Amino acid sequence: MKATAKAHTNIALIKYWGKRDESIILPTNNSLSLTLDGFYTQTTVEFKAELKEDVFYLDNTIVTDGQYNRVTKFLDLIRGYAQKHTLFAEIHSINKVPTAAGFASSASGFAALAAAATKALDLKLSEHELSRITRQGSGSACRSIYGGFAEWEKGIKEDGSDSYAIPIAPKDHWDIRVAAVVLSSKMKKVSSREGMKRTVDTSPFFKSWVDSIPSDLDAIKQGINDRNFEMVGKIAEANCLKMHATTLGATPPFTYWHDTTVSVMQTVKQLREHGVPAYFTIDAGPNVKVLYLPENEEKIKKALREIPGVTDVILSRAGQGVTYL
Ligand code: 2P0
Repeated sequence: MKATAKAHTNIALIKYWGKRDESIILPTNNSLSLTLDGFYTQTTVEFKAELKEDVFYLDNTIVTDGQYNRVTKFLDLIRGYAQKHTLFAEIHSINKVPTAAGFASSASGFAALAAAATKALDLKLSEHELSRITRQGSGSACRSIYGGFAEWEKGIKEDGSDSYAIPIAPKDHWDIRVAAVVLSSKMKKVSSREGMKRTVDTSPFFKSWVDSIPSDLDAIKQGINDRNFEMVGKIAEANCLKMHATTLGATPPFTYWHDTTVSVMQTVKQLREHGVPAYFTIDAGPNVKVLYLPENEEKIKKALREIPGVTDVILSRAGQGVTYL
């Protein structure tokens, strides 16, 4: 009744932005991501008959706050599947996702937790069944079950049974890279949960966002299949800008961008004007992720590190899906 799993975080090229059901996490649109090898969570789950409640350690420190509640609520779901409602677990997670880099550790965190807990209970799930369960911990986590490119199908059923990720192309299909640009500025953040809810509830741009997804998805999948960097980069960048435009139309309006966010976006555009292909994408925070090809790594790294307000540039390749140790 003990298992260890490792899962990597992912960066969305077509963003998940908006829920149609908050309780079981059903999205309003399909999304598509690239799993990254640089950032991961490794989790061991051991179910023990003598425990009266779950015990959760993150980076060797016991957790008792909201994060604990999210973990134990998610394990309740898995206990439900296994028909073991009163069997509690000791959970040890090690997070190799630098918070400063602006990657949501919830993606790798819930993917590793779901994989370890279901294996510890010997549930023998297919990857898409595992993805469907993982989705209910954190939406973007359902894509981290797979390496390389994965698409989260929103599904149409109200019970969520058809809402899970599927693999699009394995990591070895294409050596595409991502630079995470870390900014020095700190500002109070609107969480992605709150941000997407406010956008769904109040932004007049939200419907246009949802309507624009199917053609972006078709085009980016063609681009991935053909390893067409310009096509994939252009669509990912435009899709990110559309997502962020919805937040400006919300009430009250908000943006995740800082001054330096815009400087990085301008540098990426200048790199392109100088013949270096590079495209940006931004999640629910100020940091920027830059897509590039291996032959341009040195130029990209140098140009990004020179921007005032940038404190670090962390490089990553395509990563693998969930593994068991
Ligand atoms: C994404 N984001 O596709 C988008 C782009 C942020 C911007 O998924 O509420 O932490 O746990 O389902 O997965 C962040 O949202 O939200 C996210 P929940 P999650 O990666």
